[in-house]
Amino acid sequence: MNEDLNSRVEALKAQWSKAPAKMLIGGEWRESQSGETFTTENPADGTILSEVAAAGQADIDAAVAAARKAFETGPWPQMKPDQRAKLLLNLADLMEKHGDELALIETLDVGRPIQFSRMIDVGGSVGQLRYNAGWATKITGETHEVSAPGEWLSYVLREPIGVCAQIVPWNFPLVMAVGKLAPALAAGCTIVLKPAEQTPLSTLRLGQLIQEAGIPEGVVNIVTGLGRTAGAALASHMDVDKVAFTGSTATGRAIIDASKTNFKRVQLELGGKSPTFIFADADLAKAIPAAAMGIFFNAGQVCAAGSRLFVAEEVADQVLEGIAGMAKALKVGHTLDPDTVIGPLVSESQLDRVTGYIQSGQAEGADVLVGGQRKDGEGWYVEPTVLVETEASMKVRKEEIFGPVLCAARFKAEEDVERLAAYGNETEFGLAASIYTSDITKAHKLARRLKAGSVRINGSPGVDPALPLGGYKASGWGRENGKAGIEAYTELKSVTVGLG
Ligand code: TXE
Repeated sequence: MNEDLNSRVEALKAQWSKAPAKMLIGGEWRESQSGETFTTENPADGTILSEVAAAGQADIDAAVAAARKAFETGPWPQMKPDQRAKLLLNLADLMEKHGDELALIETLDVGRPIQFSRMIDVGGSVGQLRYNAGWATKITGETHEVSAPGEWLSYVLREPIGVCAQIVPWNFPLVMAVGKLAPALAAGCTIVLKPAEQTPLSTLRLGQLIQEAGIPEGVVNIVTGLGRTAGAALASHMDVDKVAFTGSTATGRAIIDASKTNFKRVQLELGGKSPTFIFADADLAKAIPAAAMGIFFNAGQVCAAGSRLFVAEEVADQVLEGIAGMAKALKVGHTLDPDTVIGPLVSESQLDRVTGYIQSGQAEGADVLVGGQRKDGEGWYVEPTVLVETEASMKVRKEEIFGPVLCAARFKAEEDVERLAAYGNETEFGLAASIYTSDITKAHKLARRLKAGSVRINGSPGVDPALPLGGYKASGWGRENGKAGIEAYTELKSVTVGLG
């Protein structure tokens, strides 16, 4: 580690070790009312980074009350849209200015290799803010002719939903927090945001920048705490109008149940088990590294990871050898090493979960082509792994592993698009899919038949704030990003005026 990086790491650790990190409620930084805390650790070595306030029901009530006040009497929904846009742009500039610090926090708390965190976590967040700032001035209603006798003026207003709870997971905490905040703020909503207990630190720093950007107090409240307490209290709260959640399917189900208290709106981005198809006519020089990075990037902790591979029999050996070669060559290492490509899993429990799945795959008859083991030494590392000879009935083919584990199977030349789509659609999920072929007609036909929220043909541009993101089936409800993402933070109101 170079000297400058080392001193920046030490400065952050010294700051975090002073006192429990506080929550942002109604413009003030507060400890939890019970005084309870929890700790967050560095997944690269298991050391504790900071103590953090653990919100209970009283803190959640206070945060929701602050958001309600800012919505009903504060300036936010009434503020002119260009002013809201300006404040979002201020925040984007501040995130850029403090980009190195934010990236380093994310690397330490999440385990993202340092070479990616500035571009993905900070760059992605800034992109979300600038894209959604543009929407603030472009949210429009409609006018309609009605069929009732007489003369009428009828129009449809698009209004902000109100107080929104946003519950974020640990794999991309900063960019997912901002990706949820930005459209909600552009639409005029106020927010109570809860980062995951494993990774709260970048969101707390974001809270300081939100204040510095001039976003009024109470508009964004940040509560830290455990899912089963703080998260559950938000999802069931009677004064929250909408809950937006990214995380596991099981917790998504719990949130649906909890939301029934007051029929709050629910938006869910849940797990995936996304297929990659590589045809014999694909450009393998592109397809092999793309399929490898599609599952190994971020140690597989990506909702849209390409975790199932269907490869044409004619090229299967070459493709699998190529991916296995990359699995061995990609540098798995400390997150602060600039050459590291694959970092650790976020926690020891994720490590146990992933290694448990690898063992279950072997027990059910899959072979390990490469990897398969926990990496010796400190931190929560698992080797990039390829399981071959997998079958649709195996747990590893059906369930989200959320680790660097590719489940591969071969298909035969005579299997048509319908058959391949059936392979793609065989799980309960429907988040994403990738297709590699030089036959563009076949690619489009397959894309139409796949039940997946995003289909990538011959490459992926990554997550773009303009492109709707979300899934079919158990991968969730609704879409984030794009026009749909803004509209998801609005309610429609029909107004009719009798003119005769
Ligand atoms: O997720 P949870 P976990 C999947 C992935 C992973 C598995 C388990 O397969 O291995 O989920 O991860 C909050 N009410 N994904 O257990 O529980 C929690 O505090 C309200 C996929 O960590 O879904 C955190 O903020 N909130 C995924 C957030 O939910 C609750 C990303 C996510 O935690 C709650 C993460 C409750 N009852 C995991 N319980 C993706 N789609 O990218 C927990 N939370």
